Amino acid sequence: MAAGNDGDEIERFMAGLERRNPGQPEFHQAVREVANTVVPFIARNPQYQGAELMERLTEPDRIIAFRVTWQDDAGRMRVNRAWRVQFSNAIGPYKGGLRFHASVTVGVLKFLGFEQIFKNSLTGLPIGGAKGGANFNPQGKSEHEVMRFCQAMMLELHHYIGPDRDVPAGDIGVGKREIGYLFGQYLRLSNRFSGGVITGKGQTFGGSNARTEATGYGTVYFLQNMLATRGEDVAGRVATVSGSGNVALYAIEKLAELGARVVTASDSGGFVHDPEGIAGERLAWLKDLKENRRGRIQEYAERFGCAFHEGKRPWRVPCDFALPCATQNELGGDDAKALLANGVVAVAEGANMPSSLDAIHAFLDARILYGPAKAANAGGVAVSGLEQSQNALRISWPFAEVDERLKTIMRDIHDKCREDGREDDGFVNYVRGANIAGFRKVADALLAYGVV
Ligand code: NDP
Ligand code: 2IT
Repeated sequence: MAAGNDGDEIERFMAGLERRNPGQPEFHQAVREVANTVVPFIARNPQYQGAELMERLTEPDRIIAFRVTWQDDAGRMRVNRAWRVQFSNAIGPYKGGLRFHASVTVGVLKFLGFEQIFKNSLTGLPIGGAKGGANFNPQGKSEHEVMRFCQAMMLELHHYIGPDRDVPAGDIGVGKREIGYLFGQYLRLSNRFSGGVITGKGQTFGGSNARTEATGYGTVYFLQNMLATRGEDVAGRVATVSGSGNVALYAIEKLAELGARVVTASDSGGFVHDPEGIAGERLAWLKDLKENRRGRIQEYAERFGCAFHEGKRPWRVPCDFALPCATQNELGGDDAKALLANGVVAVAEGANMPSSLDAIHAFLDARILYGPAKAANAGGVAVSGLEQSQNALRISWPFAEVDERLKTIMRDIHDKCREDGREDDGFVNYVRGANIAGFRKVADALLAYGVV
C-alpha cells in the first residue's frame, strides 16, 4: 500500500507495536490498517511530527480487568473475565460498547477500542474511545442467568463509569435486555438516575428513539451516499448481508424499504439464501426469531423453504452490494475475490473489522465503493451520542427527528472521508479518508494538551 520510506516507517512502527502487544493479532490488524494511511500522512504534515502521536494513540489510557463471579440456575459458582479498555478521552468521555462472547479477550477489546477512537471522532460529537466486555457466552443461558451475570458485572464496572467519564452501550451479545439489567443495577448502586451513564436504554427509561435501528440504518445511509457519487442508488439491486443480530436486521430492513432485494442472512451456524428477498412478513418473522425467541437462522430456511448453507458465509452469492454485519474477519481475501468476480459494486461494513487486510486491498485495487467500518457503522455510536444529549437535556426527540440527524451525520462522515480520501485520479479511498479525518481531530486535541 505504501512505498519507499513510508513502507519502512510503517514496518518500524508495527514491529514495535507487535513486540509490545504479543499475542493480540486483531489489535495488530486494526492498528496496521490505520498506520498504513496515517503514518504517511504524519510524514507529510510537519505539525503532527515529533509528538509520538501514533505511539500515544495505540497505548490505552488504562485497562481495567476484573473477575465476575455469579451463580447459575443449578446453584454452581461461575467465574468470568471482564475488561473495560478506556482508550482515549481526548475529545470526550470514553464511549463504546460492551461485548459478551466466548471469544472476548483483552486483545479483541483493544482492537475494538482503538477503532472506536477514530469512529467516534468522525461522528463530529464529543465522544472518546473505549470498549469493554466479558468472555461470557450468552448462548444457552437462561433469562435469570443473564440477569445475574449483568448485575455481577456492574457491581465492579460501576466504579469506573459515569456520564462525564465513561459511557458503555451494547455490542455483540449485549442488546436492550442486557442494557436494562446493567442500568438497573447501576441505579441501585449509585442511587442516582443518571441516564447518560449508558446508552441503548429502553424507551421508557431514557433510551433514544432510533438507537435500535441506528447502526443498520446508518450503514445503508452511508452506502447510499457512496452510490450517489457514481449516480447510482440501492433500489432494484441485490444485496447480501451477514449476521442476523441488531446491526444486520436493521440494515436488511432499510435496504428492503429502499427497494433492494436482500437475499442472505446468517448466524454462527451458517447462512440462508432466500432469492425472493428478506422483507415484509419474512423480515418480521426473522426479527421475532432473533429478538424475542432467540432462535437459529436455520429455522428461517425451514419456515420459508429456502436453502441453508451450514457453516458457510454468504460471499459466494452474486450481489451488487455486500454488507458484512456479523463479526471481525468474516470476509477474507478469497471471499473478496469471489464478490469481485460476481460484479459487486459496493461493500459497506456494519460489523467492526469484518474484512481482512487482504480483502480490503482487493476492494481498493478493484476501485469499487468500499465503506470501512469506522465510517460506515458509526451511526450506532452517533445516536448513542444523541441519547446522551437528550438525557442531559431531559427531553426525548421523536423518531423522525433522530433519524434525520442520523442521516445528516452519515452524510457529513461520508463527505469528510471523501475530502481526505480522494486520490490523484479522483478515486475515493474511504479507508484513508476515514483514518485521516478521524485522526486529525484527536491529534489536534492531544497537541493542544501538551505532554499527555
Ligand atoms: P448481535 O449480538 O446482535 O448479533 C451478532 C450477529 O453476528 C449474530 O447473528 C451472531 O450469530 C453473529 N456472530 C457473532 N459472532 C460470530 C462469529 N464468531 N461467527 C459467525 N457469526 C457470528 O451483535 P450486533 O449486531 O450488535 O453486532 C454485530 C457487529 O456489528 C459486531 O462486529 C459489532 O461490533 C458491530 N457493531 C455493533 C453496533 C451496535 O450498535 N450494536 C455498532 C457498530 C458496530 P450467533 O447468534 O450465532 O452468534
Ligand atoms: O461498535 C460500536 O460502535 C458499538 N458497539 C456502539 C457503541 C456505542 O457506544 O453506542
